[in-house]
Amino acid sequence: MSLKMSKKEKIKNFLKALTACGPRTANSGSGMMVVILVLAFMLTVGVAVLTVTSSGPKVSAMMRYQEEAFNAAEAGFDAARMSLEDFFGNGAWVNFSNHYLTGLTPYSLDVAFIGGDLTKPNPGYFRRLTDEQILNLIDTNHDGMPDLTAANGQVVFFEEPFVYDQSGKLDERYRYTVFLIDDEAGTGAASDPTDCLMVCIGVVRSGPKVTDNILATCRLEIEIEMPQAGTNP
Ligand SMILES: [Ca+2]
Ligand SMILES: [Ca+2]
Repeated sequence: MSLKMSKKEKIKNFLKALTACGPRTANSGSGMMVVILVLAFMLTVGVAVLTVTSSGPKVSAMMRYQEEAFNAAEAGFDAARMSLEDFFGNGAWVNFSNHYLTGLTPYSLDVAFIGGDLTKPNPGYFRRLTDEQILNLIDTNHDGMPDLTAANGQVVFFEEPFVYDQSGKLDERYRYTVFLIDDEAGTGAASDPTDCLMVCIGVVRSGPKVTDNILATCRLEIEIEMPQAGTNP
């Protein structure tokens, strides 16, 4: 007996399978069910692939904005580090005290817990505020200039553009803001003015104005120490 099916047998089997479709058996029913399930699955995958393909450009644009916001925050950090080196170098700053950003929210934005009570988180603590909220607190009238009073301290940079386009003009869609936070504020410990937290916020907007729609933001927090006198090369 040959294992190979003859052409005749193949046709016979095919016809048998066709006729089997007539009187329904339990088997042919479950086969149909599987086919429907497979079709449904393929349809779902198809729809999912379609969704992924159509949202792909949107996702990659968001990722690009996020990367640009990170670059802006990083540029802010580099610029602030250089400025601070100058301030200490020329004696304008002797330490970080009086150069912090403070106040702005009812319990001050540098205080994590109200009265140092761990059961009372301060909703106005800078780490509980979005980047946009912090920028709005510094510039309440949105003219691109900080409205800080002496009680609120100061910022190192505010909404500073730094990217030049091909014609040598500043591209004001990309900006950074940098300020210092007293890292001992609200902890009950004595303030150590030789170190602090540098907060850099990078922003990407749809247009050049600070009121234009924000597409992405990025925040970097870096603990910094005062440069040691005489260690500059
Ligand atoms: Ca302002
Ligand atoms: Ca400190």
